[in-house]
Amino acid sequence: MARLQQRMAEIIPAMRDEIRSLVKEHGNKVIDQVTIGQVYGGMRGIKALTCDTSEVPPEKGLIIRGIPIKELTGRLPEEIFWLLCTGELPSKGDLEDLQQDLRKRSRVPQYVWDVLEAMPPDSHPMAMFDTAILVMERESVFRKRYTEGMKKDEYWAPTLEDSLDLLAKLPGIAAGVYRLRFKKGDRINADTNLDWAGNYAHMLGISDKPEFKDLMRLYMVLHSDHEGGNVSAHTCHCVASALSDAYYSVSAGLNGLAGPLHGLANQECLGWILMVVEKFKGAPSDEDLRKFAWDTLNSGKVIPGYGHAVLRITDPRFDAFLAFGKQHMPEDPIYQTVAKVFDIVPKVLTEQGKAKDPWPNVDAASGCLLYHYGMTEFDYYTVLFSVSRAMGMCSQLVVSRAWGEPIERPKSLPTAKFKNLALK
Ligand code: CMX
Repeated sequence: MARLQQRMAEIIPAMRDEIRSLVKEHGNKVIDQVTIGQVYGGMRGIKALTCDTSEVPPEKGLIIRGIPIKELTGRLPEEIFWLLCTGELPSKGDLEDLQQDLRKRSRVPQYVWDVLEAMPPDSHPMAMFDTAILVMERESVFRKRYTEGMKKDEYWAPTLEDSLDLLAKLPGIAAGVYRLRFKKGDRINADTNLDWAGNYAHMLGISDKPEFKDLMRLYMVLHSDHEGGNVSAHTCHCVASALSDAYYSVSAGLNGLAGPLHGLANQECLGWILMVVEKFKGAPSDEDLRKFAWDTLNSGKVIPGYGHAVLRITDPRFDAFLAFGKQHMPEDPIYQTVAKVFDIVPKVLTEQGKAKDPWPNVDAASGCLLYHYGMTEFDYYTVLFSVSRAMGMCSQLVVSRAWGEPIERPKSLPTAKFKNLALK
């Protein structure tokens, strides 16, 4: 047994006991109330889901297993996956063992490429990526073991197997989608000396610069998880609660990430920045930018990359990307514009007084860094996000299976009944 599986087997019994006794002792405790506004408002803020892998307090931003994301930016994504699953950072030996395990599982079956090559050439990269995941469902160890008859307290182990098989292949698939969809030439073979994200950067074939690999490592760490209620995590969770395997569940979650209100927003941010750079032939003056921001607002549009449904501070993931840009591309007018927008736009949004959060979110900087290294195909950006977010989804899945979460079934009512409740 590899070390991650071994460590999970050690910690799961205590985790199960903790949850069982919480429910047994306090199962009837009322912890929230629900308003009609919340029912019709995307269920915002209702405390009704569990997620032990990460948390997003509005005044702090992403915290993974108790560690603020800004303390994790120098780590490898493999270390983050271990942390998400176990609640601990891996030792050097643990990390090497996991990396070795992922390498062994990384070969993408030929039938995946056959399916992708048969898709219409204008297919969206996200449709291609999700199709590749779904077509591999036949590999599921969980489904095989379940069909053979497996005890409930064993469910987590084949779920972890499926997760590792899937995560190991995602960089190769995602890089293959990039090269096929954007006609970049043959697929590039993996370099077995590289880590998971470094290898992804290598197989994309965009830039040989070592810092592009570092950017991929950082990108994969920063987007890995964002608690349980966002569309992709919640969708994955809900599908998996029916005991659908990781291939079905992760693919379903990523179909949600493909939406413009979720993972697709990053391309709109870069579009706005490029518009500014083009209009002012480089980074604008403070006054020009202020006026441009007001023009955007006065035309009824939002300033992409600013504001958040939960956060009320500058997203620490934005800070990490901005610091990367400052270190590696301080002279790039696109980076300079991103930095200037950070200076000016929060003041403009505060003056306007509508947005609850005038601060930048993660999307305000990520696209500019990718663009700098030559990844100019905006449509692809959500695939990068997906490779990373699959770590969060898989770890949430393993944890849910480990404590034996039941099938989700919240109650719905017709509007007529809500009206009656409102008038009571
Ligand atoms: N520019 C202009 N107006 C904004 C704004 C922005 N960046 N952010 C919020 N507002 C406006 C809203 O449109 C809303 O206006 P109306 O009352 O006229 O409808 C008002 O301020 C209040 O909105 P809010 O409660 O502060 O924000 P929401 O929770 O409704 O929406 C979000 C959050 C992210 C969709 C919104 O801030 C937005 O549209 N931002 C720009 C797009 C963007 O960056 N999306 C990426 C999100 C990243 C992520 O979710 O991870």
